[in-house]
Amino acid sequence: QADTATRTGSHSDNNVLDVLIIGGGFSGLYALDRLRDLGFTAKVWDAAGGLGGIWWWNCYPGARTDSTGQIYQFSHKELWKKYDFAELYPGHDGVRNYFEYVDSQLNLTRDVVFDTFAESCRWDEQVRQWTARSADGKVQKARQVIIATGFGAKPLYPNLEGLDSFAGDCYHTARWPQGGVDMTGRKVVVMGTGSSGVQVVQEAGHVAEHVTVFQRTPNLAIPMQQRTLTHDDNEQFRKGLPERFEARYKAFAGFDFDFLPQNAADLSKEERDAIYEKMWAEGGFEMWLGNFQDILVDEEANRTFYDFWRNKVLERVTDPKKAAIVAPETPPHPYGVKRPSLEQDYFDVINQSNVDVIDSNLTPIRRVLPHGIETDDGVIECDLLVLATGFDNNSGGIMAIDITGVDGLSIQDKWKSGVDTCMGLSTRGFPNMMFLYGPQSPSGFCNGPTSAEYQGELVVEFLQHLRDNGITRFENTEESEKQWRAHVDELFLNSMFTKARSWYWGANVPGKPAQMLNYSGGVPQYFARWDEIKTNGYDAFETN
Ligand code: N01
Repeated sequence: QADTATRTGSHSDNNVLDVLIIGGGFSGLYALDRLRDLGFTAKVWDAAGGLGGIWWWNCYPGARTDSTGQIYQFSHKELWKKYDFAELYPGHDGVRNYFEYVDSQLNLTRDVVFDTFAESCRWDEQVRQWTARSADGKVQKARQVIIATGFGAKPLYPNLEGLDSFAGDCYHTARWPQGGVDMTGRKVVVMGTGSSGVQVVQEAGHVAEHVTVFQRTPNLAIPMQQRTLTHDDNEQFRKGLPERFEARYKAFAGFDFDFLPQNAADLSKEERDAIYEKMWAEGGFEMWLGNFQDILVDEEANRTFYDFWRNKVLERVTDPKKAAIVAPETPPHPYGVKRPSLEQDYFDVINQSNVDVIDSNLTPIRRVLPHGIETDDGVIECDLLVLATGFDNNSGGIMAIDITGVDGLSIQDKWKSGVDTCMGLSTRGFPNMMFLYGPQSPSGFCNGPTSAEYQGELVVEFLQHLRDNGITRFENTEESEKQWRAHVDELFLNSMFTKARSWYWGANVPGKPAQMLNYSGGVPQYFARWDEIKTNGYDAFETN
C-alpha cells in the first residue's frame, strides 16, 4: 500500500507507515533498504531534489570526499563488487553517480519522496503514531520515525551588515545552484576556510580574476594525493575490500586504519619525521586518525606534527605575509582537534598573485556593499561572494523540524540549553523516534557509511525486536540519557578537543550551548555500549 501511494504521489492520512525516515543520505537509505528486507513498510522523505544526501546540496566547485571511495561506500549486499570509482577521492558528482548505481541495484527511489522538507512531526499518544507534515503540504502518518538528516543539514549564515544589499551573486556552499556557477574571470570573495572553503578556493584560484579569502582559523590541511583510477586499479582494491570493511568496526573513527600503536614522544625527531614523510607521501586522513596514538592526547607530541606540517607549508607559501596567516609559528590550536581538510593545491593557490588571504580576526568585515566588502583596510571589489561558513551541526538539522512529543513538549524546548540523548539515538519525551548520525553519536568522528551501516543495523534490529514482541511504544529512560550526556561531557572535558573552537561542540554558532555533540570515545567503545544495552534486554528503554 505504501509503495502504491508513493508511485501515485498520493499521501492519504489513512496510509500509516511502519517507519517514516526523514533524510535520504547514506544512513536513511541503508535503513530503508534493511527495513524493507524485514517486511516493514517504510518511506523516505528528503528535501533534496535527487539522490546524494549531503552531496546533492554541496555541489560547489571542488566539492569532494575526504575519504577514499573504497571506504566511503556501502559494504552490504556486495554492492562494492561492481562499482568502479573514477577517482581515489570522488567528487560530489562521483558520489551522486555512486548513489544512482546503488539505486539501480536496490530500487530505493521507489520509496523516496524528493523535494519534501519535513516541516513538523507531531506525536499522538492515543494512537501511538507520528504525523509528519512537509513544507509543501504532504502529510504522512507512521508508527515510528527515524530522523537521518545528517550532521550538516542546516547551513550557517554569517551575520553581516549589508549582506542583503549585495548586488553580485552570493551563495552558501551548501546551497550552491545545481546548475553550477562559472567563476571564470570573476572577483571572488570566499568567507571561511573549513573543508568547503579550502575546496572552493582551490578551484576559484585557477579561474577567477581575483580571489580574496577571509580566514578566521587556519586550516591545518594535509595532502590528499588524489589520483584517477582505472578499472584495473578498482579490481586491485576490491581484492582487499572485505578485510578493509571488517577493520572499520575496530578502528576509532570507523576507517580501515587506526592510530599507530606507538607514541611520537618515544621517538627521536629523525625517526618521527621519517614516519611523517611517509604519511605525507601517501596522503589522506591516516595523518590525522592514523597518526601516532599520542597525537590527540599529548600536546608536546602534537606539536611535533604541527612543526612538521608548518615546514611543509612554508615550502609552498613563500610570501611571508600569507605564510604568517595560513601557517603561523604558534599553532592556532593543537593539530587535529579541529577537522583538518585534505588539500590538493590549496597552499600553492594561496601563494598565487591573484589570491589574497585576510585574517578576519585582525581585519574583520565591516559591512557588505553592493559591489564589494568593506574592511578597516578599504573596500575589496567582489561580484561573487561565497559563504563557506559551515553549519549548525549535529543538532541543527533535527531542530529545524518542529517536533512535538509527549504532552506538547517540543524538541526546541527540550534541547534549549543542551542536547540530551541516549547514545545519540533517541531522546526522552519523543517516543518511537530514533536518530541516525545524531548528536552525541560518533558522527563527527566516524566515516559516514560505517556509521550508516552499523548504527542502521542496530536500529533496525531494535525495531524488529519490538515488533516481534508486540511492543508498540518505546522511549529511552531518563537515567540512560543523563548517563550518556555525563559520559560524553566527561570524555570531552578530559580531551584536547576543548582547545579549539569547533563545530564539534557548537562553538561555531553564536548563542548555541557549548556542549560536546560528537562522541569522542571511538566507534568500538560506542558499539560495545550498545551491545551491553541489548544484552540487558534493551534496559535503556521503557517499552510497552
Ligand atoms: O564548515 P566549517 P565546512 N565569521 O564549519 C568560518 C564536512 N565537510 O562546510 O574555523 C568568520 O568547517 C569558520 O571559521 P572558524 C566536514 O566534516 C566535508 O567547511 O569557526 N568566519 C570556518 O573557517 C566538515 O568539518 C567535506 O573560526 C566564519 C568556516 O567558516 C564539515 O562538513 C567538505 C564565520 C566554516 O567551516 C563542515 O565543513 C565539506 C563568521 N561569522 C564539508 N562563521 C569533505 O569531505 C563561520 N566562519 C571534503
